[in-house]
Amino acid sequence: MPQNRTILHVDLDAFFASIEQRDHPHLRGLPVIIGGKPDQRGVVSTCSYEARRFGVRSAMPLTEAYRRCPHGVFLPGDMAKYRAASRQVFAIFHRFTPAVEPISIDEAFLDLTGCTGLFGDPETIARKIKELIVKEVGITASAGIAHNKFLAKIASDLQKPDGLVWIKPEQVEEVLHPLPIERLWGVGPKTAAKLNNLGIRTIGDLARFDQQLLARALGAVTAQQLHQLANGIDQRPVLTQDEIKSMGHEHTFAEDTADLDQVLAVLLRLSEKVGRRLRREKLQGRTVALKLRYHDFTTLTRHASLREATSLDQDIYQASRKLLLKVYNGQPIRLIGVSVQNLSRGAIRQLSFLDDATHAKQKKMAQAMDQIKNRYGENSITYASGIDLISNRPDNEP
Ligand code: TTP
Ligand code: MG
Repeated sequence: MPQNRTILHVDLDAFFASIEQRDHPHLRGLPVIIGGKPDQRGVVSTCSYEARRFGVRSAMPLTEAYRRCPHGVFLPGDMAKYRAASRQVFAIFHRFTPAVEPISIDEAFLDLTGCTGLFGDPETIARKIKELIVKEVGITASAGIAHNKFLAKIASDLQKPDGLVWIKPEQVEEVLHPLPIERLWGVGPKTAAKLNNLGIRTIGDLARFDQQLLARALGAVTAQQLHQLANGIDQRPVLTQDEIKSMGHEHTFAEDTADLDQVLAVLLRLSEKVGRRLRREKLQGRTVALKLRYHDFTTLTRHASLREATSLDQDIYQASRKLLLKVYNGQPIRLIGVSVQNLSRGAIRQLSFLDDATHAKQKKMAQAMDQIKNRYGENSITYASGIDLISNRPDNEP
């Protein structure tokens, strides 16, 4: 990876609400709240900046939004229209570089390293993209430029709406350090509370904090990650849609086995690994693929489509288990693999139909296990039947 990268982060302003204001000019300048009628049980999807002045926010119950902003214009929203606008915006990004990583319906990273000669310096490119979005899609976007993804995302948020900020290497401390620690990736309310207990409130406090003490409080892996981010260091590459097509793991048995219990235990373990990586990258997939290689090297793969995209271990395991039971011919197995394909990023929470009680519980469990693994290592915890099998044979055969 080149050391001096140029990353651009673009995020549309009040996306769904802006589209409604574009299509209904009488709504411009008014507090527009998307999500449904104020007496409905749902939550706010987003709202115009005019509504934000009254304290309305995404994910707030509609009843609360109504209490704060009774004169707001409440609309149900129109996903088909927002998806069409999103496609137009992404097509604009692709005119400048193929290195576009979609993060959500209204947000992407672009790796501009190497394409600035063609279109001008990064600021010129960012300005052009913003202008094209206004001209062709009819809404505004905010852009951030920096030498890595984390800082580019921080930058795009600094002057929202219609902002354009470039954080240069020499400005990192000045811009980053006064921000609250909640702005770091991976700091949710629980980690924030732990950091507060250590007297850490800003990113600067964290950057200066003793690393060993931090590791004691958060675990070595998390402590190191946060310390690096707090110092403006982030090596993650921009991953295009093609590069995030599939995520999988394989296991080669130390000895070929026809013991189905043993095979299923490994499958569970592999599903866990895949789920964990998906969640770490904030990805989910709609297709589960099983790969099976018998003792004589006959290899087959089978796919199953899910009703909804998932990143949950149990969904991946159940789908791959079904596939295995359907095809297994009783012969000794040499290798088994599971992958999730058809990946997408960041589903919009309240539009998902997944959040019934069972899935909510599974999600919580997966998160809890992720936390334990972050802290104590990959092999610290597993589901009950995932017995550990150590193989002497190479894991990644062709
Ligand atoms: P965001 O980019 O988080 O929000 P936004 O574009 O509305 O406002 P901002 O100017 O702060 O970027 O999300 C993009 C769209 O995704 C948003 O318009 C609606 C949808 N969304 C939800 O439906 N529910 C949510 O909880 C969030 C955060 C977003
Ligand atoms: Mg946005």
